[in-house]
Amino acid sequence: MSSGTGPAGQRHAGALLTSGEFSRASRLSRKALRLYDDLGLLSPARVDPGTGYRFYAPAQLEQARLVAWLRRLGMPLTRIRLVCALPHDSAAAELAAYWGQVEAENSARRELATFLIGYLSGRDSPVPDTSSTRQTLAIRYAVQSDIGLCRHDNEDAAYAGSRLLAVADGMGGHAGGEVASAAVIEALRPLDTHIPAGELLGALDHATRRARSRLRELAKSDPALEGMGTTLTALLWSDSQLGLVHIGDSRAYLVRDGEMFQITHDHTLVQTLLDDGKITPAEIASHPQRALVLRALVTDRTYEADLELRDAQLGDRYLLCSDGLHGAADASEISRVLRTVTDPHQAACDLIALAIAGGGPDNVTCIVADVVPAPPPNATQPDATHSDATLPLPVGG
Ligand SMILES: [Mn+2]
Repeated sequence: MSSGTGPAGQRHAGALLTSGEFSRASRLSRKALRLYDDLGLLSPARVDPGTGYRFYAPAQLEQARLVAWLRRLGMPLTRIRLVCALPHDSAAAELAAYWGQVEAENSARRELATFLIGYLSGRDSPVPDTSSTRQTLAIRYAVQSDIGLCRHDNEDAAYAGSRLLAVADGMGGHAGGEVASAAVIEALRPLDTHIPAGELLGALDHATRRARSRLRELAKSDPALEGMGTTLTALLWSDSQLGLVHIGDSRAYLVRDGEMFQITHDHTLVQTLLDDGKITPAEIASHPQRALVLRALVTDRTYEADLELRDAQLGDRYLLCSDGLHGAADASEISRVLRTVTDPHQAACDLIALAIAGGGPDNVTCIVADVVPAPPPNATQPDATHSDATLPLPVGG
């Protein structure tokens, strides 16, 4: 005789399911179900007081399915509890807000990952630059270096790229100065990639420490290099933000609104004496220890570099130079060239000429960089409505 029970798996609506049955139907593990119960996400309809067995109502499958979906999205449990308690339309709005947050976080992480891949590999990142905020500012730059009239070698080194400008002035006998400045510039070079603005100072700090370690490795492998060192003054761009790292007596200047400002502080004995009021500016040129640098990147000590975050503005002009320029030319002459010579390359050449005219006592290196509007992204196709303006002009007859 057949009884009232139907085929296996079919039950009367409202009949409770064991936790095993509910687990299979909801595709949530029994362990997960226990966790959700503990967290108040999905409590069993009944717990047998004697055995502790859990039973669920078939109507709870809908919520169990929603919990499983939200878990697959990676939503934190506390937030799932919130969404599950809401009516569907409010739950949808909450979910949209959550996903917006995830996308924003992912975008920031993607930017950081892109920078790190480029930086650690030493190449411009293979990951396409997908930063949502298009760059609005760029730099147009020129670099010039000259041995001067009194030296046999040029111990200055420099790098100029679309995001990184750096000047290093090496010191130390037996070619040590050249080795030191070149090694430090080489350690900075991987920074010439897209860097999230929030990472500018961290990136400069890391690269500067890596540069110092590199000097120590080189000195360890060749004792003749022990005691070598170098200054470093570098600017690193991320759109309208720039990071400045500075150690030694090379300098950075800014020309803004027709006025020139020195934006680095010399790490020299004479600057310290000047700051303390012990000498006057006029006494610097004749001071016997005017060339004494108090802080630099060296092999045997750790001196900290200055780090600073600055805002860049359209129309700003920056100069990075070794002391071969500011030691041989007056600030007023440097300012005049920067304010009156429009082309960065010509300005850099004119500054070198100033140093030579001042006796050329030292190697001299100048980087002149103008903050200009960013060119339109080259991936962009010409807009059809403006195609006349973007067509190449006919050449010849
Ligand atoms: Mn020098």
